[in-house]
Order: sequence, then structure tokens, then C-alpha cells
Amino acid sequence: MPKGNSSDCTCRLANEVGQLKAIVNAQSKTLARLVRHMKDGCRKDEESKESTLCGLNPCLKCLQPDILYHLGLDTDTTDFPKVFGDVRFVCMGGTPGRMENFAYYVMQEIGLKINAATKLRDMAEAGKRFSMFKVGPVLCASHGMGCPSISILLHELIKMMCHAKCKDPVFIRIGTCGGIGVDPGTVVISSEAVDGRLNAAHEILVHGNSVQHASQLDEGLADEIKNCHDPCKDNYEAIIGRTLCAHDFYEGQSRLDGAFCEYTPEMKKAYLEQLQSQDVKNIEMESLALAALTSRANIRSAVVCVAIINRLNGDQIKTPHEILTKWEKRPQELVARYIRKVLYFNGNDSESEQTDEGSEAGAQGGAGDTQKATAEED
Ligand code: R2B
Ligand code: URA
Repeated sequence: MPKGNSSDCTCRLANEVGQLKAIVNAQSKTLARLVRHMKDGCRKDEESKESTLCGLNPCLKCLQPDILYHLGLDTDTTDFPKVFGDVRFVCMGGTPGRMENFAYYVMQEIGLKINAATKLRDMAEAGKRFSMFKVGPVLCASHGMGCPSISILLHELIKMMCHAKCKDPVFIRIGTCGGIGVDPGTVVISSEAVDGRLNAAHEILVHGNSVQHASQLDEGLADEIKNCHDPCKDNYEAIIGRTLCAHDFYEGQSRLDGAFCEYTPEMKKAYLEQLQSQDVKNIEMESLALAALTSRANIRSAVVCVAIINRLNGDQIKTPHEILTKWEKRPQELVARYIRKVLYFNGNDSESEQTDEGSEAGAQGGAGDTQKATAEED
């Protein structure tokens, strides 16, 4: 090789090594800040006393203890500010297994770790209904299927955020959906949630009366998550659109394959085409409750779902399990990138170096109580 080329090459390599060192250095500093935030967060939170949530039940403060029955937690036996005071992201998905996997994945993506011999603890195990894992500032919970199920979880998580005095937590649902004129495998980020009549409201019956709560989602958050998709590198599409939230999987979604069906294929076709003409991109089953309950509490929220079928082409999910598993990772990937971006690039990087001890201790730690939380691991 001619001499000039070899020295060019050395020079380029040295340059690249320099750049890599700078990136690693910047990330180490942010990680150290994150770990310190988890250790000291409690003290800082104590200064500003209350959570940023609004409009909650004024009687909550009088409940001593407040029992979060379905999470198997109460304010007497758990010090909420200490254990949950540092939560900034609440991620929810249908199944316990998916949310456990997501917790490990997010742990890796934000650079936290636990001892190789330990497992993340299911903090809602005692409630026997939902599962919940905490990875530093990220809480990952399963919500089951449908608005009634996610509503119960949300009531208890919102109370938890309030008791823990959390500041500006962001709630994100990751899941699956049926697409409307959308290729299977596409990720749909909801601009708003609408009901079967295309009303952007979640209706509940209170004392036998219909009460409607607006179901707008945070547009800025949807855009931020969409921006985490890289059209050049990701071999799938990510789009923003309206989401129809149904109260069941079969008749509520105009399927022809339920145990009962009292409409014709033509009626189904006309309904789905009407949805398509109104910019509805997908159908799922929890977005109305999520949008309504979070906006009532002044919490920013988003719904990120992968379409596992194009409903204009059929009803039955025939895609092989391995492919579904691959597709289910897509919303997780985008949301983990979003969290990583907020933690690492939206803050101030002028802090001290990360230590191995720090990043390891951080994974399941609560604010101000890293040692205890680490000891809580199984
Ligand atoms: C998507 O998938 C589930 C139904 O199969 C439901 O929870 C939803 O929203
Ligand atoms: N989840 C739904 O609610 N509907 C679908 O068609 C697919 C997943």
C-alpha cells in the first residue's frame, strides 16, 4: 500500500476514535446524571412537594392508607415518593410477558443494568391482576384488554403518581391493532382516539348517567415518537392517524368471524371504508380510556401500535407467530428510542462521570433509595 494512503487511513481512524470517545464521554456524563437523579431525586422532589397532576379526587389525601387494590400496593406499607418518585415514563401494554420483555429491553437501551444473577421484580405481583416492572425512571405495566381493564390500571397508576409526587410523567401505550388500509407491520401513532361513532370522547356511565370525557392525545408527543422512526434504516413505516377504540374485538370491530354476526359483508365493507375516508388508520381497544383519563389528570400520553392485519383485506390473524413477535417489537423500539432521547439529549450534559457501581445500582431503584431497591430484586 502506498505510504500516503496508510497515513491517511491512520489519520481517519484516529479521527473516528476521537469522535467515538466524545460520544461515549457525553453518554457517560448523562448516565451519571441519570443515576444521581435516581439517588437524589427524592430530596429534590421534597422541595417542590406536590406532583404536577391536576383535577384529581380531593379526597385522595384523606385516604390513610390509600389501597391500590389491583396493584397490590398501599400507602402505608410502601413509601411512594421514595420508591416511585423518580418515574418519568409509564409504559403500558396488553400482556405481562410483553411488558417484562420491554422492561429488560428499555433497561439495556437506557444503559442501566442489574446484577446478572437477579431478575426484575414484578411489583404488582401481590395484586394478581397486572404486572409492573420498574427500570429507573421507566415504569412498565400490563393493562389487559379493553377500556374497563386499562381504566382500573390508570386510576391506580395516576393515584400512584400523585402519592409519589411525580413531575410531568408521560404515559405511553404500546400494543397491536388492526390497520385500516395500512400494510401489516406498520406502526400507527394515534393523533386522537375516537369511538365507534367517530366521537373523540370516552363515555362512561356514572350514577346511570352518560358522562363524556374528551379523548385528545398529545400531538407533540406523537410527533416526537414519530421522529424516532428512521425511514432509511427501519424497514417498516410509521404513520400518525386517528384511532378507533372499540369495546370488543368482534362485533365492535365489524368482524364477520365472531360467534355472532348480524350484519352483512357489504355493511362491514361500507363501515370500514367510511372509517378510512375519515382518516382512521387503526382499530384497537384501550386508547379512549387512556386518552381521557390522562388528559383529565394533565398527563401527556400517546398510543403506539403495530398493525397486525389490514382490516380491508380480512378479519382473521393468519400471520405466523414469529413474525408477529418481530412486529410487536417495533412500537417498543420507537418508544425506547424516545425515552433514550429524552433522558440523554434533552437535558444538561455538564455533569460528572458515570461509575459502574452507579449504573448497575440504578436499574430497579426508586428515587433516593437505590440500595433498598437493589436489595428488593429477587
Ligand atoms: C389490541 O389487541 C387486543 C385484542 O386482541 C386489544 O387489547 C388491543 O387493543
Ligand atoms: N387488536 C385489535 O383490537 N384489533 C385487531 O384487529 C388486531 C389487534
